[in-house]
Amino acid sequence: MAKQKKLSKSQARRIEENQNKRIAKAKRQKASDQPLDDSQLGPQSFAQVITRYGQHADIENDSGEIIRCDIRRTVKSLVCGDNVIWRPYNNSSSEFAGVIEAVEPRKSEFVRPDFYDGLKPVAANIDQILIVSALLPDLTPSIIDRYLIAVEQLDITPVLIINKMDLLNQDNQSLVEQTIELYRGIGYQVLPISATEEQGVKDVESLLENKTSVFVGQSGVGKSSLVNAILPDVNILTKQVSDNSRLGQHTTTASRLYRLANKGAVIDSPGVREFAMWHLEDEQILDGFIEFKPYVGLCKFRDCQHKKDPGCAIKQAIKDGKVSKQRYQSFLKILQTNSEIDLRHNSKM
Ligand SMILES: Nc1nc2c(ncn2[C@@H]2O[C@H](COP(=O)(O)OP(=O)(O)O)[C@@H](O)[C@H]2O)c(=O)[nH]1
Ligand SMILES: [Mg+2]
Ligand SMILES: [Zn+2]
Repeated sequence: MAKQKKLSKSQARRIEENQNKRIAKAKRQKASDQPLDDSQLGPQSFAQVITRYGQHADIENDSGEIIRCDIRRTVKSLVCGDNVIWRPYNNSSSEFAGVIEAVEPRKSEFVRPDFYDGLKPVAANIDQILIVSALLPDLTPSIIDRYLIAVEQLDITPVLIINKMDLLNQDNQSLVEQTIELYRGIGYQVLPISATEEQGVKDVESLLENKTSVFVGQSGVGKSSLVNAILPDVNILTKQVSDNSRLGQHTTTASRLYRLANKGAVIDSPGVREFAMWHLEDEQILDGFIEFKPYVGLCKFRDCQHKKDPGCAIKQAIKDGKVSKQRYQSFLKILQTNSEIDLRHNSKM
């Protein structure tokens, strides 16, 4: 797992306060008291988490049955894709049929930084990450770069999906074409598609074969619509509409795993308004710009910051047209935003 930047004192304090509040709330809630007596539980078996709702989760066993479970308080972190050990209740009077007792170590995880909760896992045990962006809301390469940085920290190759190509017009055409060319030039696979017009959906489907993949990206880019296009029977609510039932409200905020006929599985994740990078060190952000790599070691000074330093090989590569200036500016912008966040937090101490 990638090493993570140390939280600033005020970040750590805020996150801890929030966790303490939640623990206190959970203790107050009588309803979450679970029958933990051994005689009330059946034998242990394995399953995978399909989705998690607060203190509960839907898990799937080897026969493909979905079982709604409580989660033992000793389980520290549980997310869609986790492999778990659970036990059924012998006599269940509630809607919950068993309890999750333990989580197997994760082979991989995609996390997002959350202002109140610190790093939150989005999905576990994934083989592939598809970064979805779209022509509406506007196609924003700077947001794509943030997701790329996050994925490049892992041992996983990202794929870029550009959705809503049906909305291509004279105003956005050159931006869209340049963006596709930019990322293909770096070596990324880029799939321009339309989920609702079903263009390119088959290509996405073939990418998902025999793997567990996750769709990540801003809210509204069409991640759920794409799952619906691949699995028309699923019918996920798009546009964040939720019914008034207790569980229904969570369906748009939690990741959920769907199985495909091609032995693949895809996880639909909730959108994030802003994908922050404060958990990453400057060097980790640099690692996210994979096309800079051949030049990093060639800078005149070993501690080159690649900003105003003389003899910077990355800046030379831009002059030589080998590296895109736009990506370099995006790199600088993210570093700057991060240093502003650090300053703000440190000045509060
Ligand atoms: N024009 C167009 N609209 C789309 C397309 N895909 C999704 N949408 C619309 O974009 C909105 C957000 O889609 P949704 O799947 O909820 O996005 P999510 O937040 O990423 O899951 C919905 O109104 C969809 O109908 C597409 O390919 N073309
Ligand atoms: Mg969605
Ligand atoms: Zn340099």
